[in-house]
Amino acid sequence: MSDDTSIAFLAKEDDSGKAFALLSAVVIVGLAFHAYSFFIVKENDIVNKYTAPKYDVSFEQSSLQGSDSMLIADGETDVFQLSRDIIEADSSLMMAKISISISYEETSGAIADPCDDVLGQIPPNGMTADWGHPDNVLSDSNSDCNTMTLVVHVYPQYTGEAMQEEGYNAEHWERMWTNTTHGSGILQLEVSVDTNSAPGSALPGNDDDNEEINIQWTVELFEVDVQAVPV
Ligand SMILES: [Ca+2]
Ligand SMILES: [Ca+2]
Repeated sequence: MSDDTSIAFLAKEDDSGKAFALLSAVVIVGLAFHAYSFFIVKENDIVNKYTAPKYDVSFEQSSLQGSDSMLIADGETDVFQLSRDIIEADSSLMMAKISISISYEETSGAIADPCDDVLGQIPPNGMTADWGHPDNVLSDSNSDCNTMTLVVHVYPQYTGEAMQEEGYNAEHWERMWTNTTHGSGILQLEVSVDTNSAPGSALPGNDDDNEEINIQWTVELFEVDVQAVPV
């Protein structure tokens, strides 16, 4: 048999007509598949652009609370610290927002001793948080024994509202809400006291030289849940 066997040989056979028909059928099937790929598969690609997968993104919210108190001397500043480790937040929970209330009364026991000046401030560093959030309250002060509340939003863009997202995959949307960088580090609250003494406090034993400051903190936490929306 010569080099040009195969097809040519088949064509020389008695049933050359059948061989040619078979060859034609192969070619036609090939072309048909190409056409199928081009029109159907491409069309699916185009349709997919308009039927991208959708995901319901919701949040399970929880919170941790605690309190502390500090006796701060006249003219002094003490620091209260808060971090994921300190509050023992579970690693699956993200920090949404931190609220710290600062309360005090006049505790000297001296008659007619007025409330002291108390200043609370949270320097925008130490913890990775959304320091530029418009609803943050990073400092407050008063001298009337009223309670002050400072607020730090931690996880950027988090509102707690459920949303529907489109495209990518479930992991992509989970990653968006499980970034533990937000809330890492240590938040510091600095509290300063400037006492105001009772009239006639020059008398021995009638001096006001400190104040007891009570801190109550609440850390709002969340855990994301992503569910594919059935098509
Ligand atoms: Ca006082
Ligand atoms: Ca005092």
